[in-house]
This record gives sequence, C-alpha cells and structure tokens, in this order.
Amino acid sequence: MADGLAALEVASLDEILHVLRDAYCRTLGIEYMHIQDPVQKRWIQEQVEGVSSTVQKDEQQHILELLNSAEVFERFLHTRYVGQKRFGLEGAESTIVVLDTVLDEAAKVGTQEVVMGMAHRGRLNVLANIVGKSYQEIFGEFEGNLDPESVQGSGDVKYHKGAVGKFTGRSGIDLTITMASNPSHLEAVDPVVEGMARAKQDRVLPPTDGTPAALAQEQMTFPVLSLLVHGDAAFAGQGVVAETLNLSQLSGYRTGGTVHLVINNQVGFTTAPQAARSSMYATDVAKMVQAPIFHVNGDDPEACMRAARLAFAFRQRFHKDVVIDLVCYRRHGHNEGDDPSYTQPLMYQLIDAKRSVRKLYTEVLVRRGDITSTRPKRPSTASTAASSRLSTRCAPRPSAHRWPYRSTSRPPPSRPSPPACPKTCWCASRSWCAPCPRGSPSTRSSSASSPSGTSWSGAARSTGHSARPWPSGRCSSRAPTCA
Ligand SMILES: Cc1ncc(C[n+]2csc(CCOP(=O)(O)OP(=O)(O)O)c2C)c(N)n1
Repeated sequence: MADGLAALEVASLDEILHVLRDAYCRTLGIEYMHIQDPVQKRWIQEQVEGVSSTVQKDEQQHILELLNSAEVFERFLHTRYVGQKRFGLEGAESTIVVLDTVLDEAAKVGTQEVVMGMAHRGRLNVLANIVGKSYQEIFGEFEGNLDPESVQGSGDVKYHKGAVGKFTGRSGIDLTITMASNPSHLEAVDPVVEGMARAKQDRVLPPTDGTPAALAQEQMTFPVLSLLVHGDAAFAGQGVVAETLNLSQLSGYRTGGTVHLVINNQVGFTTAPQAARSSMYATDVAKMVQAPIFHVNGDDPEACMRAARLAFAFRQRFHKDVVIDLVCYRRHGHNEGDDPSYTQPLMYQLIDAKRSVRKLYTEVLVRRGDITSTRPKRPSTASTAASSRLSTRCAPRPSAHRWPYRSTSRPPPSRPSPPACPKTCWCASRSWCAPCPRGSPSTRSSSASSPSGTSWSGAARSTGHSARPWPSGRCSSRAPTCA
C-alpha cells in the first residue's frame, strides 16, 4: 500500500477492512477528511488505525466512580427536589468522564488554568463533580437560599452562576478551573470564555504585535485552556458559535485551541434535529475551521475517555479547536417540569426502556470479567460515599479534594426553613405539598408500573391528585399546593 496502513505495507482486503472498521466503525467515529493539512490527517490516522484502545483496570474503576457520582447526584436532586428545574444530565453522564479526562490530561502537561463555559444542561452536576462546588451551596439554592440581589434574583440563577474551583484528577495535579457566569441566551458565553482565556494567557505570555516576523518567533505555548460545553441544537442554531470559531485562529484572539464538547441529546427542548437544522450533524459548523470532530457514543464511557484524550492531544499538537460530539439522550424533559412523551412519544418509549450509562457499563465490566459484582444494580463504590454525603444534606465535602471552591457571587443569606407539611401523599414517600413522584393514581390502570418497575396498587386511588393521563409510564403529574 502506498502510504501504509497501520504499519502494514502489504495487506489483504480483509485485513484492511478489519483495521478500518476497528478504527472508525465502532462507538467512536472521527470526521477529519475535511482537514486539508496532510500532517494533521496523518496524525489522526496514526492515533487510531491499528492502535489498541484497551482501558486499564484502574481507569475502568475511575470511570465507574465518575458515573456513580454523576448518577447519584442527579438521582438525589430528582427525588429530593421533585419538579424543580435542574436540567439534569441523565442520559449524558459520560459528560463527566469526558471533562474529567480532558482536565486530567491538561493538568499532566502543565496547563496553568482552565476557563470553562456551558449552558444549563448538566451544569449543576459539572459544578459539583468537576469544579468542586459544595453540595451545601448547591442544595441551599434548591432550598431557596439565593441572594436576592444577584442577577435577576430568580430561581434560574443557579444555572447561570459562575464559580472558581480546583480540579484534581487521577494524576493528583491540581488545576484551577473557572466556570464563567452565563446568561439564558444560549452560546452567548462562548466569546466571553475565549476573551477570559486570552486575557489570562496574555498575562503569562504578553502578545506580540502580530506582524509575521513577530508571529514566527511567538512561543506557541498556550498555558490556559478554554473549554466550551454546548447543546446540540444551540451549537447548530446560534450564529455566535460560528463567529467564535472564526476568531479561533486569528493572532489577536487565539487561545491555542478550544476543546468543544457538544452534549448531543438529539433534541432541543422539544425540537427534533430534522426541524432544527439543515446540516447532517449538529457539529458541521466546526468544519469551517477544519476542526476534527469526534463523534462518540455516550453509552460507551471508555470510548468517551479515548475521544477526550485524542481531542486534547490534537489541541496540544496543532493548537486548533477540536470538537467532541457526545451522542446521548435526555432521560427526562427539558427541565423536569415538562413531559417529553407528549412531543417525542416514540423516542421516549425507547428512552424509558434504556438502562443508565452506569448500569450498562457495570454490566459490560462484569460480563468481560473485569470486575466481579454480585449486585450491579445500585450505585456502589464511590457513590456509596457520595450518597452518604448527599443524604446528610448540606454536609461540607469531607476532604480537601478539589478545594478550594469559591463562588463568584456573594454568599446567600440564610433563611429559616419552611414548616414541614403535615399531610402525606398517597405514595407515602413525601408530603402532600411536593409533586408526587408517582404521578396521579386515579388515571392509571392497576396493572401500570412505574419506571422503576413498581406496580401500582388500587388501594391508593381514593386520593385527590389532579387527574392527568400518564403516558408511556412516565411520572408527570403535580400535586396541588398545600393549603
Ligand atoms: C438564544 C436563545 N434562544 C432560545 C432559547 C430558549 N431555549 C432554551 S434551552 C433551548 C433548547 C436548547 O437545546 P440544546 O442546545 O440541544 O440543549 P439541551 O437543552 O437539549 O441540552 C432553547 C431553544 C435561549 N435560551 N436562548
């Protein structure tokens, strides 16, 4: 073969197909043929063609711990603050694996700081599990402890607040991470993050005057990493994404390559991709700057880890933007207050039947014989510790891990807790005031079962919950407010 393939000079068609399928046709697919520079294309080929992608035992354990932490955090919020907006990460828990991997790799090569921007989806989870914001502060915001003088003073503020924390990954190297505050306006934070990263970078290495001679001498070290997390609909739909990408290689604006992570849950609020964009992929806009795009299946966290490593390594090698397209799903509605089975009934039938990323990964590890587990059903290992911290509600984080955390807004004023509601819901799991997690009993047949497989008993039907159909087994009704 001219040019070689996986160091083979002669190969049968069968061998060639085997190498190519293994490299590109599994849970990680790479778009790079739009890149014109043969060096960059060759580099990608060398990383994946004929290269083993085995994940070490300690890495598997680490992935499982990350998924446990991500899932238990959402599960706690889902059951404790029923019906409250949180823009959950369920279905996209591998986001935490991708971010953890990128940051750990960045720490290992001596990156001084990371500036991050993201919208609502999974932001609380990222703040808790990546930036190191305390559960105390996050749950306090759910309890209504918001600074009334903070921007807008509304309950939405918790998805807009910035934070500064310290990330410590598996390497044990600390990395300061700044999460930029963001407005509701999707993607508006992108150029802000680039500006923040560039300003921090300029403090370390003053910029040149941009003339060709100066540029030739410019040290191509970019000690600050910019990291942007997007939604699929917003990445394709917002013009500011293209504007920001267009700045990425200009000497006055460049930051040495931004790592973009698109949480591609294949729906934008209620809009399906075919109604949201004309491009094939949500990430196609990034092709205009010849960024490589790593499409990865979010149900394969090992592939997600690999995609994150490849993406960061490409950024380090060529100082260009890279995109990770995390193809996943959204388990609940857009903000937990809406029921997606009204607008996407078929999709949500499939999603309802899906096991979580953590559960699937645990099963894979058990099947492969990588771990022995008698009960892969509940979050175990690290999440045991995480859940005990969660159940003690508002206990401060016990170790110095990922500290110090500092919020960029003023600390919230303390408020007295509201008196406990005396009435109990028919489902017996919470007070009458809170929306019932099992929906309205009066609208269900006795054979219906909850998403967790619990069967409903007819005995509970005399209660007066508001009647509302319960489509495709999803919990959707809300209890009336306590008088
Ligand atoms: C500029 C702008 N347009 C519209 C909205 C309203 N809006 C909020 S979330 C959302 C859907 C976003 O979908 P996607 O980017 O796929 O993220 P997801 O919520 O699915 O994670 C829309 C249209 C907004 N906040 N900002």
